[in-house]
Amino acid sequence: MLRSILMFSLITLQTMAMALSPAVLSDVSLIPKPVSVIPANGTFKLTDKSAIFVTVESPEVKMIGKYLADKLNPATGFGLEVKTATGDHYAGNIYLFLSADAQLGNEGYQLTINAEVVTLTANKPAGLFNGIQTIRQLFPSNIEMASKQQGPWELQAGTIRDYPEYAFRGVMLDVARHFFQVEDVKRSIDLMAAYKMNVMHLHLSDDQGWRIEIKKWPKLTAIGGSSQVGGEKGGFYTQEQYADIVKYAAERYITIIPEIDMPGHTNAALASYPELNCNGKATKLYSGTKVGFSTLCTKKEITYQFVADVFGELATLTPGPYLHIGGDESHVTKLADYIPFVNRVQDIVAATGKQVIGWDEIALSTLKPNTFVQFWAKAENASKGVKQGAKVIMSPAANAYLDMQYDATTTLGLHWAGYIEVDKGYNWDPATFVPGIGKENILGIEAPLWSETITNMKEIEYMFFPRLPGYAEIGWSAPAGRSWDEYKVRLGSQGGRFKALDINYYPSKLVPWAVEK
Ligand code: TNX
Repeated sequence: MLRSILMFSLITLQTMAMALSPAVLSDVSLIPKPVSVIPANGTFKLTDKSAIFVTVESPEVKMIGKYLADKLNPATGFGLEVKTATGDHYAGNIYLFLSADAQLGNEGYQLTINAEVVTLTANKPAGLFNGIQTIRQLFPSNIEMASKQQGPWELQAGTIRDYPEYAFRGVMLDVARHFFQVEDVKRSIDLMAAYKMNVMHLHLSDDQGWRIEIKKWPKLTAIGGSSQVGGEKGGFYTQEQYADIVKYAAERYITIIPEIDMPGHTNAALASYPELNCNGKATKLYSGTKVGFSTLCTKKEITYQFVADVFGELATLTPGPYLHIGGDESHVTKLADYIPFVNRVQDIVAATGKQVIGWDEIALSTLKPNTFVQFWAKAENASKGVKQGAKVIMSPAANAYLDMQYDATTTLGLHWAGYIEVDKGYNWDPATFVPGIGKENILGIEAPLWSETITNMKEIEYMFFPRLPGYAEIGWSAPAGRSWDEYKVRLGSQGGRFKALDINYYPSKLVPWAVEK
């Protein structure tokens, strides 16, 4: 009896302690989990006298400082400014600087906090940007609020050293089935950046709509852009808008990958240009959700002119190294036509100077060096890719599809690959998922959100959260340090941040949601 009372009060005390501000750096819940956190004594206090100092005259580092100021100023009300440091460090300030530290790589950082100053260092600006995401999470959740909040704004002392497991940590947004405004894409980018993800793949064309202006083929958007699932009016990005998304992403160290799906999933293009069809007749616009019924005419020369023009314009607009050619579910393209088509399209993309990514079916063709295979359905295809020397992006539908429902009560989304509760989304390791495909064969992970049932930003958020932080952690943190039982507590601590950021999230019963204060 006494024993159980003691146990009970211990657990209560523990729970209470968790709900209060952590007194030690290593008790702060960070996602993704850093490589190492070494606590020290002391507390840094941000005040209205604080400033953010950059120690090199670099416009890029200054911009990162400005990004941090913009994150901290609304809730603190401090109006922190970015200044150039001369050498000495003065108490109360945050210092950002570049310095050589090979172990940290291109994206890692070291964050040192003591009672006087916060010092963030990295080899590259991307590392500083990632370190800033950690600084955000070290402050209380209401740092994310858009209006002035009550402090104090304190950080516990210690040192964090951190760098990613995989170089490619992505999310895909299907803007073809339902179209999403530039503002929605930008908010999605902000939400993934907060968890150190660095790739946004945009699924820009499908049977239901064509979403990117191509100057040489204007009817793609004039006709193909007009529809979407459900029959409402679609939409498209002008090249200026697309460039604006690319720039916004780049400022957050996120690479945009544009996908034009082919030879299947092309009804919007086939409805826009009769000459892309083997029978020379335009198809009707499509607003249903079936897959696998359309194909470009792989035997016509005009098809390859079309492909070259589209990827040519996209390559010019896209600074990132990749163009995605789709290649999935081309059920009405004969394999004997599919293989030479994919082979030729790879050459067309290579001629633009970009590298090809395609869904796992493309491994049926002869892969060129630097072609990447995105595993979503068939392990056998992914293995075929690896045997040809290709690296794989891991997006297994049963674990990583953000459009899969959480459980049978979820109203949005699909469940053809099963339900993906938050634990199932988290509990897998890319490096052991497919026998014979190890870490050395893997570029990284990507969680796709298909939008047959998703129509607005709040619905995007509901499918993203709370699974997205888990995918971010799978991509960033070493598998040896990961377990669902430990992770779910850290995820529960993010609840306050989701609220502060006005994220519409699924409050999974599997997660012990903690509310600060
Ligand atoms: C399969 S994943 C598809 C998409 C659908 C998705 C729905 C892939 C390469 N193809 O066309 O939108 O399932 O979950």
